[in-house]
Amino acid sequence: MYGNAYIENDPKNQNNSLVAGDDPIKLAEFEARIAAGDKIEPKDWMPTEYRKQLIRMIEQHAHSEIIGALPEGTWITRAPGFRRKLALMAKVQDEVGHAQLLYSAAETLGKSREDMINDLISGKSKYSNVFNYPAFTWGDTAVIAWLIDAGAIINQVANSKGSYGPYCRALERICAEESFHLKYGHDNVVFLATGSKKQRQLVQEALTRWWPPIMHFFGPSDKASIHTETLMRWKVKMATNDDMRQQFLDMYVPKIWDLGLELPDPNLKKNEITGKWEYSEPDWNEFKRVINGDGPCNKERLAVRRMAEERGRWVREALAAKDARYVTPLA
Ligand code: FAQ
Repeated sequence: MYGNAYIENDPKNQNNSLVAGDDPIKLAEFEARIAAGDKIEPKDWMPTEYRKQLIRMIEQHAHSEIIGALPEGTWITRAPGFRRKLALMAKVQDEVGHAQLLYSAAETLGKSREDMINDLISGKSKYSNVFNYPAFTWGDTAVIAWLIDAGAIINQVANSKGSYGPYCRALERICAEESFHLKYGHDNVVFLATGSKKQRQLVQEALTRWWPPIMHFFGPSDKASIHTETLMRWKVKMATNDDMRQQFLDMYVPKIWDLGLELPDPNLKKNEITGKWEYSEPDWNEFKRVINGDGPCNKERLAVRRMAEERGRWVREALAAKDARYVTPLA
């Protein structure tokens, strides 16, 4: 999948873009390949900034998947019924698998998995804002599985057509699984929304809680986004934050309203002339606080990952010690 093509970090190797600098001729060739729709592979020359941006974005995406397993994961033991439990377990396992695919894709750019995990648990790296909120009820898990996965799919389907081969291939595989999550989440929401008064209330309250973080999920408005221009120039990002938010509103607001559920934004409506959704700006100060470590669950989420790292150390050490002798089972 990744072509076994890890980059060499040998500073004497002048083909390595990290030391060669951005030679204008190579840059022009690179940009011509991007314009022609070529995929860039790990051993190909790439501008330093392209590599840096990809590492940042893929790494944050990987962290989002592994931390994203936590809010729903806490409901595995409390899922209502055996079938829901099985489906939720499979979904959570998929999310962790997505993190593995994405860490592997990011590693092809020269940052080790260990460094990425250390940057996550030290709080240096970001991950998606939404996973810093608690899942208080089963209704929260239904809303996450339907609408966060819906948002993730919009983003990932677009970016799977991008320029970096290993990331695009990982996204294609991830999207196939996410579309199953979306169906599972939709089924859960429909079940609750068409159930008893109490079930309806449960899912309505969850939707009201999750709407502002979902609006934040697509990132700051295009005017405030710092990376979009560079990322779109090199086809890493294939749609702007506002375009993805609009696409989400277009696809999901009608479905939510069809279920008779309400959204906590009195200004939300589609402008029939422009074809665009109008909405109240979500609280961007809250967004900034949450993505910079000060959300309701940031500390708890990182504490769980830290614990997993510490408790899993012996497994990693055992796997790395290829010459160690272990007792062979007799039967
Ligand atoms: N959360 O200049 P921009 C999932 C940061 S996967 C946190 O607009 P950019 C699966 C941004 O990093 C969900 N931080 O940035 C699942 C930057 O900070 P920096 C994750 C955010 O890169 C479902 C600063 O703000 N998906 O859900 C967020 O052009 C259910 C300025 O922003 C991906 O990661 C945010 N929402 O656009 C799992 C997809 N938005 O780095 C379990 C790949 C922005 O300078 C259960 N990533 N920031 O310190 C992307 O497409 C882009 O990176 C964006 C942001 C669109 C997220």
